[in-house]
Amino acid sequence: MLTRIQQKLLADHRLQEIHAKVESESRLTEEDAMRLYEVRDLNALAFLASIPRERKNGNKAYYILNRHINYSNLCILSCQFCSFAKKKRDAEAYEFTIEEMVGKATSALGMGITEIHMVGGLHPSWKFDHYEALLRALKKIDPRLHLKTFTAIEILHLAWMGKLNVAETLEQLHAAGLDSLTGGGAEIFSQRVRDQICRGKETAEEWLDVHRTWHRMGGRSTCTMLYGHVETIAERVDHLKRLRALQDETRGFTAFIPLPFHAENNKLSHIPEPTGFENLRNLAIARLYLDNFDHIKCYWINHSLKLAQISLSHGVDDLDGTVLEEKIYHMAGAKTPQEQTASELVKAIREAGRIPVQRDSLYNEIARPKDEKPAAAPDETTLSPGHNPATESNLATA
Ligand code: V47
Repeated sequence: MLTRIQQKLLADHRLQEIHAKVESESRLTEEDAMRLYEVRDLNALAFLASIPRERKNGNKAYYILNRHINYSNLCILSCQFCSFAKKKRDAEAYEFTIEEMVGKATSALGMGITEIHMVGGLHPSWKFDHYEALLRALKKIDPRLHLKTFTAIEILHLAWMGKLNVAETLEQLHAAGLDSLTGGGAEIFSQRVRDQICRGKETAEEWLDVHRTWHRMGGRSTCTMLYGHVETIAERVDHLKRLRALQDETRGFTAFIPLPFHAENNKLSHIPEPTGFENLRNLAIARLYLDNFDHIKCYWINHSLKLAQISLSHGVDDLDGTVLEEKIYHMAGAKTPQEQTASELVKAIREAGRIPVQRDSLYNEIARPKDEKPAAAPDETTLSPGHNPATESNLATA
């Protein structure tokens, strides 16, 4: 039974049809997704997205204790949206030695991290065995440390450097310590957009094939969409459609992470960045359309912790983690801090009326704060946006 407020949110009959599909767990079509992108009422989207969000994850919201390492920004590509990539001659170019990275990982391990998330540019000269040595050195610190490393684009670059095919590359990196692939480098799959924002980069099919190969080997990975630049809404929907199709095939993705465009210091700086409205709308629609994904992540580094907190009632169930050091978004103008403590993440989640759960890289529960009640089935209160007393009383302090 819908409350009066919920009936009002769904006044448009096309939203009622989508609501009926969501309730009966019928798959949304691309036309449904396009329709959702026309909705201006964020509360209606929040209400709809909370249904699969809570069906899949109850009232839990996940975070992880992790450390990001961007090993080098030297890159043979020159993607128009990227502020991170540099050439050797550039003053901001850097590369960390293996010893430096081991030092960063070791000190983070002392803070309780369970995952290293490591990506970088397509380095012009590092050989394949340098990456193997790097993985081995990180794994040696503690074999339990999960190494979530490299985008599909880096994997293709390493395959080329090592004169190996994709499967051989993944096998050898896995033997050296790679545990999961990261979701970066997907950008927007449409070739029209790729030609404008990352000319020369591998195609959608090549990106998807790396993940397909990895999933068939039993590996897990995440996936992303960089939006809010020159793409159309239809091209966003097409991107989601291709991710959903691969997930049908392999079930290898753990989570989807939308990445809002950041405009400083790159060749697309004239394009206005997506707004908070756009970011929440995009997260909610991803939750509704990607019915075969267990988790939708709002990466607080590029959305801010304040928006990430609100996103917990717009389909999101994961905020990423402590991070500790980040360069890709900060070189593109991000004003967020470099890190969050676990207690800041827990506080943000609790204030939003959700139950904080520390997870590992594969979403197994590691811990929840001692005084936390077990995750209960969500009640009517948490299903109705605007009716969550915990959110209402505490948001101002986030
Ligand atoms: O690959 C680069 C994107 C990605 C910009 O897998 C930009 O769990 C917006 O993939 N504006 C790196 N986006 C970040 C990434 C990621 C982050 C958090 C979690 C996970 C995960 C993955 O960021 C790049 C590229 O697609 N990117 N520059 C920019 N100016």
